[in-house]
Order: sequence, then C-alpha cells, then structure tokens
Amino acid sequence: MEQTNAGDMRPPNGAATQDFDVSVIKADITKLNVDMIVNAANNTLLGGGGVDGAIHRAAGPKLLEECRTLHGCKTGEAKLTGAYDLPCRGVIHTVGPVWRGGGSGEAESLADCWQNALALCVANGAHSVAFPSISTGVFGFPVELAASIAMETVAAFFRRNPQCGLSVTVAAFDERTKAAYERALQQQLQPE
Ligand code: AR6
Repeated sequence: MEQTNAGDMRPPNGAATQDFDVSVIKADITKLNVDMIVNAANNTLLGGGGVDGAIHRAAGPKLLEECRTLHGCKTGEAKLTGAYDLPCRGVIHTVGPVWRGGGSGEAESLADCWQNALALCVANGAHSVAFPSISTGVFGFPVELAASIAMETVAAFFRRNPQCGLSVTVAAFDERTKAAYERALQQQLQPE
C-alpha cells in the first residue's frame, strides 16, 4: 500500500534530525496516512468519546469486534489492532491516566503510554506513527505537563534507539495543544 510518510507532512517549523524525527501538526488523527495511529482509549478498549470515538467511527464496526477479543488494557500499556477503514495500517490503543492531582503516578503512567506505543511501532516494523495528546481531554491531564512528559519520553526513546527509522507526529486537535507540544519539543532540542 502507498504510504505517506509523516515526514512529508512536516511543517516548516517541524523539528527533525536524522535520529530524532518528531513533528507537531494540527490535524484530525483519523485522516493521517501513516503506518500507525495511537488511540487514547479507556481500560475497556470498547470505545468512548473524544479521539477514541472518532477513531472507532472512522474505522468502522470491525475495529470494535477486534477490540472485544483483547479483554481490555491496563493504564500505561498498549495493544495493537488492525485499522480497517482508516487510511493508516494499524491502531495502537493505549490507556492514559486520569488526572487526580498529580500524586497518583499520573506522570509515570503517561510516560509508559508513549514508551509502550513507540516500542510496539518498532516491534511491528512501523516507519511512521501519529499520537494524539493522550489524557489531556476527558481524562483532564494538564496539557503543558503532558506535552513535556511526552516529548521527554520520545527523546529518551530516540536516544536509546537511534537507528529505529521511526517518524513521530503529534496530531494536535487545537492550537493550544499544538503550541504546548511545540514548546515541549523545543525544550528537548535546545534544553536550557
Ligand atoms: N484527532 C486528534 N486529536 C483529537 C481528535 C481527533 N480526531 N478528537 C479529539 N482529539 P480525549 P483522554 C483530542 O478526551 O483525555 C474517551 O472517551 C482532544 O481534543 O480523546 O485520553 C476514551 O474512551 C484532546 O486534545 O482522550 C476514554 O474514556 C486529546 O485528543 C477517555 O476519553 C485527548 O482527548 C480518554 O481521555
């Protein structure tokens, strides 16, 4: 199947070095022609609102059928399914933490989501992946903090896997989210 690499969608202000290929765009993740998209799901994996609802609507009912066979997913973990009517090749379902004030391991769980989703990409030979802003909608995680944890985790992943050949796109759904991830990405590129 023809694939559009996420790199092709990189805006002029996107950041990329050979070993650290990350860009932030404003987009509906269900429209992206990448290898994998990540779903911000819940523990049941049986659908919901937000990006989860959008992904299930765009994929069609067969996605829910496959999700039923997975018997849920723990917070911070990630599971792969087919993409059905979506333009991508696979969907990685991960479950972000519900924000409870920050003292309940939320940061660690969110980092686990990003790390486990990236590891699944590499294990399945993916070259491109798009992430939504996990946990910052219904689950209430503050977006600035989520962005900084996410970009730190991606940077650490690329440091450990410099030859992974993975292109990572953050698909932000609104300007505020996009700006938060852009700032967090800059922090990783030019730490103060
Ligand atoms: N493309 C990209 N981002 C989107 C899209 C889209 N089509 N739609 C929404 N977003 P949320 P959570 C953004 O609430 O906080 C569900 O009911 C949204 O604006 O989808 O992890 C699940 O079943 C926000 O910036 O996920 C769970 O029960 C971001 O995606 C619960 O919500 C995440 O918002 C998970 O909550």
